[in-house]
Amino acid sequence: MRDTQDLFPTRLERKLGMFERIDPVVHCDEQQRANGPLSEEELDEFDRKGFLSFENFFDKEEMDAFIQELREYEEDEDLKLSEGTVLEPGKQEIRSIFGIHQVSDRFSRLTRDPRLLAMVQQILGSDVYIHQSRINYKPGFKGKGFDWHSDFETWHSEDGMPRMRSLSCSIILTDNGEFNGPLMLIPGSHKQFVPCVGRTPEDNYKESLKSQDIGVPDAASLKKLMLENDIEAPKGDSGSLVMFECNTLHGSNINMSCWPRSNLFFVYNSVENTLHDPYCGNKPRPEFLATRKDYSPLKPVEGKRQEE
Ligand code: 6CS
Ligand code: FE
Repeated sequence: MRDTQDLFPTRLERKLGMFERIDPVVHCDEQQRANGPLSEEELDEFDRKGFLSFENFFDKEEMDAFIQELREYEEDEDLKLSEGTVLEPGKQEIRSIFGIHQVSDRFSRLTRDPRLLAMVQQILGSDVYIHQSRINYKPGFKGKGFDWHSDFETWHSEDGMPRMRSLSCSIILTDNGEFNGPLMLIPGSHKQFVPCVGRTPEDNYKESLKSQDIGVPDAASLKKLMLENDIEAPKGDSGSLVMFECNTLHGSNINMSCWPRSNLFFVYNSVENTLHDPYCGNKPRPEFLATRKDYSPLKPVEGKRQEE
């Protein structure tokens, strides 16, 4: 019987102080460390900061097909009605499409790109599967922001993810610049777990994916971590990659520019870290938000280059 003890209590009525994470950040053994695609320096940086960024990881030409598919989604009125699509609050613009790897073969194959998979398996030290995928559109002028949060705090509380052995690959689809609401991260924040206050309402995702209220850390904790570590906003052209640890605090501002800031997110979880019942006590969230039906390890797509 698996241990289902809740090591990361959160979403309670009373405020609990932040505490040091229990889990390693880089999970691989010495052999995986030495033989994987990420260098010692890159592994150390990921361990220290809780994220790595790679400009032009994919060629712009490779991205063109994904951008084209993105444009087709934006024109698809039926898509706006599907359960995995979240609209901007009070608007008709798409905010996010969840489960993109479940509906698109092109995006499904991209989750198994050997270059991505090898890095993720090295950091997580095991085979992996997709816990969640999404495209965040953040359209020009209308794209609202995302409040500060730890993804793990949500995935632990609302999806029953037991330990911190998961990471997100954010692939930049439209150039992320200074002014169109790039992803902001607090380096080093992944080393602390910040419990959040407030019970989780049933079906919380119907609100939280539009505007997160429950699961946002308190200002004093955020201020402490910002003063200690500052904030970084890795920018880059289409095809750039930001890989960030499941517990690294992140958020982003509204998009006041005319340029969309559309990013693709693949959330990889270790096959050793599959979901329990939600620790908040609610019923499990839908499959498009949290994979439960199939934890099969991802295998690399054949015929793609392994090394850069
Ligand atoms: O609830 C979730 O799973 C989503 N919420 C946020 C703000 N980030 C992670 C994920 O997309
Ligand atoms: Fe997030």
